[in-house]
Amino acid sequence: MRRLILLLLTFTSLAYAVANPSLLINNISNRTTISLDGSWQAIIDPYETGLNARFYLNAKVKDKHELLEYDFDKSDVLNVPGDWNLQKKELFFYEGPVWYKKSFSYRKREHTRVFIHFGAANYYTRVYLNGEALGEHEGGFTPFNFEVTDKIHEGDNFVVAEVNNARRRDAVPSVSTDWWNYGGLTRDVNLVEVPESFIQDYFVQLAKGSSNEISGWVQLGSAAAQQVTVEISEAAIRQTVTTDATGRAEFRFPAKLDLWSPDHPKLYDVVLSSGSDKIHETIGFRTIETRGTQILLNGKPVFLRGISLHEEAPLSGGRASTQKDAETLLGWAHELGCNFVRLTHYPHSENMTRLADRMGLMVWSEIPVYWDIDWENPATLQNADSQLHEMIARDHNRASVVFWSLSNETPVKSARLTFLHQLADRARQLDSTRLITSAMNHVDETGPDTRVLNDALGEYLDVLGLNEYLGWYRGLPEDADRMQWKFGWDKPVIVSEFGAGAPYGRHGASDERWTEECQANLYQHQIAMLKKIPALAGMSPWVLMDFHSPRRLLPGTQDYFNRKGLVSNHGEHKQAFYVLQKYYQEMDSTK
Ligand code: GCB
Repeated sequence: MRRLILLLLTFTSLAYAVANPSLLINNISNRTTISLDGSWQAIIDPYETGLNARFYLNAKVKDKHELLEYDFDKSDVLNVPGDWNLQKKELFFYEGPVWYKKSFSYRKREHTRVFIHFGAANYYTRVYLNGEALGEHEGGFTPFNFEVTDKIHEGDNFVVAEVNNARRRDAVPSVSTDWWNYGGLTRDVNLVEVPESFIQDYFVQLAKGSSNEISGWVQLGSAAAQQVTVEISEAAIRQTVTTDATGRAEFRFPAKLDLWSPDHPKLYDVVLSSGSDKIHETIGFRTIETRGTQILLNGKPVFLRGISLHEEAPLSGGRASTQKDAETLLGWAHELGCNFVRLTHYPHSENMTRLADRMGLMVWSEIPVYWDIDWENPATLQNADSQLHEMIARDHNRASVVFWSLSNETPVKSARLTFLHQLADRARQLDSTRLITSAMNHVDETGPDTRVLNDALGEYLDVLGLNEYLGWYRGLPEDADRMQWKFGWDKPVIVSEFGAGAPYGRHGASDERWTEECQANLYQHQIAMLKKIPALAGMSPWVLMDFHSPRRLLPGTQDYFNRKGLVSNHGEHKQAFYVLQKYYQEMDSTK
C-alpha cells in the first residue's frame, strides 16, 4: 500500500512538473533565426478554461457529434510583437490569460539544434509545441527559450502560448504599479538554429579595475571540452581557450583598446568561434567604478546627464517594441543633451540597449522590484533572482549598461533589506564589473529644510539612487531653494527621479498646478537645488514621455496618463524639456 501511495505521489508530481526554460542563448540577432512574428490566433480566456479544456492541443472536430468549445482558426488575431491592450478596444483593461497559436512550416536540418526564443511575454507564460508542453516562464520583461530539437516536426507545426498578465500579490512586480500592465507576446518570437555544439553565452569585458586586459568566459550549449577562439581583429587579438567538461572556459588576456564613452562610442567586432559555430558580436570596452562620491568612466569623473523613461511606444502608444520606437525615444534623450538614460522600471528591449551602445548613452537597467512586494516569500525572491539573472545574461556585454538596479521605492523594513541584500550579492556574483544601485525614497526629515537619506539599503549599493518629489507631492517648488541634503554614505548619489505633471499645451501661471509653466518652474528650482549637492554624480528626472497608467484618473488632464513627461505621448516638447536641455547643454560645454 505504501509503495502504491509513493508511486501515485511520484506520478502526480511528474504529471504537474513544469520545465523551466533552457539556458538563455545570447545574441539572437546575430544567429540563424526564423521569425514567428506576425499574426497569431488568439483566444481571450477570462475564466481560465483553456488549461482544463486543453487548448494547447489545437484540436479540430473530427465528426459532427464531437463537442469542442474552442477553435483557434476561427478566433481573432493579435499581432506579435505587441501588447493586446492597444490592439483591441475591449482588451484595454484586460488582465488574465490569452491563448496564442501560430502555425508554421519547418524544414529540419541535419546536425542542427532548434530553440524557440521569446524576447519577452508579460507576465506568466506556458508554451506548447505540437500539443506538447515545453515549459513555463515567469516575469514580463526578460527573454527565455526552450529547446525543441526533438519536438519540432518536418513540415507543419503549431506553437501555443498561454500568456497571463493577471496581477498577483506574490509576483514581481506585485499588484500595484504606476504603469500600464500591458499583456501579451510583447517582443519578438523566433526559432533559433544552432549547430549541435554551439556557443550559448559569453562575457567579454575589460577585467575589473583594468583598462588593458580583457577577462571573461564562454559557455557552450553542451557539456563538452572544446576549443573556442575569441578574435578582435581590429585590436590584433586572437586567443584560443579550451572549455572544461561542462563546456565552460574562463580567460584573461592583454588588450590594447580604444575605449567606449558617450563622446566616442567605439564598438569592436568580436568574433567567437568553436567547431562549426561562429558568432559576431559588437562590444565596446570601458571601465566604470566609483571613488568616494564620484563615478569614474574610464578612470575620469563623469556627471550623468540623464532622463528616466518607460518603454512606451511614442505616438502609437502601448508597449514599445520596434527599432523605430527605440530610435525615437533615445533620439529625444540625445536631443535633451543626455549621456545617460534610466530605463525604468523593468528591463527594456534589447533594441534599446544595443542602440544605447551605438549612440553613446550610459544605461541604468532595472528589475521590477517596485514598491511593496511579498518580501518574506521565498518564491518571490526566487522570481526576482531569476529576472535579475535574465536581465544580466542578456545584456552583460553591453558597454552602455553601467548600472544594475535592484529596486525602486521599496518600503523600509527588515525583510526587504534581507531580500535586497541577497539580490545585491547575486548581481555582483553574476557581474562584478558594473555598479549596483537602487532608487530609494525614504528620507528622514531632520528639520524643516533638511533631509537625510539614511536607508540601510545604501550599505549594499555602489551608487545611491534618490527619488524625491519636492514641490509636487510635498511642498512648493520654491522649497527646494532652502533644502539641504545629507547622505548616510560616502557614495555617489544620482537623483533618479523628480518631476511634475502637465499636459502639453496647458498654460497658466507658474504656481498653477498642471500647467507647463508650473512644470518648468519646478525644474528650475530643482536644478538650482541639485547643483548644491556635492555628492551628486548624476540625475534622471521623471520622465521623458507621458505614459499610460491605470492610477492617473483625472478627466481632461490625465485620462489614464502620467503627465510628467517632458514630451507628450504625441511627441510635443513641453517647456520643461527646454529648461533641462539648456542645463545639460551648458554643462556639456563646460566639462
Ligand atoms: C515614483 C515612481 C514612478 C512614478 C512616479 C510618479 O516615485 O518611481 O514609477 O510613476 O513616482 O509619477 O509619481
